Amino acid sequence: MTDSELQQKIDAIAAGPSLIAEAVAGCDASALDYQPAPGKWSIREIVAHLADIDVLYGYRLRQMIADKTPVLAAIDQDDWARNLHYRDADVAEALECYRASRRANVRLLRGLRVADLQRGAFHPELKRIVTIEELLGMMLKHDPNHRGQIERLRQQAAAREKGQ
Ligand code: NI
Repeated sequence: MTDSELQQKIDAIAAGPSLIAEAVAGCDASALDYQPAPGKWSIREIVAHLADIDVLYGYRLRQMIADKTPVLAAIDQDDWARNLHYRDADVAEALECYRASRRANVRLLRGLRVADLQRGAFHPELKRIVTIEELLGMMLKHDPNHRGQIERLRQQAAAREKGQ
């Protein structure tokens, strides 16, 4: 990866919260809380997930950059959703937290050079080192994936409203 490719990736990561804010703009409460199936997340839960996962990414990034022999803590994202009450999340507040967290993480990423991307931390479930480059790849895919999911949920919620 060249430095300009790295900067392009960081630009895309920086745009993540706006991508999500656009996708939920004008969404009413019934669409936010539409649940496609038992155990499947609503848009409200997805936005809360994005805000929380960025805190996790940020912590992992700090470990990878700063610690000597870092070990990541595995999480279960469905446990987080349930036990941290994503269903009751305030979407505007979650978006605000997401923007602030992402801004701080992007500032850290901007300080990296290409050679730094091979730093990493041990992942106990994968039983290997996960690098900053891999973390970048996850951050890059995460927002577009969930944006697509939000768009599908909005369509399904709208179709259901019409059908009633
Ligand atoms: Ni996710």
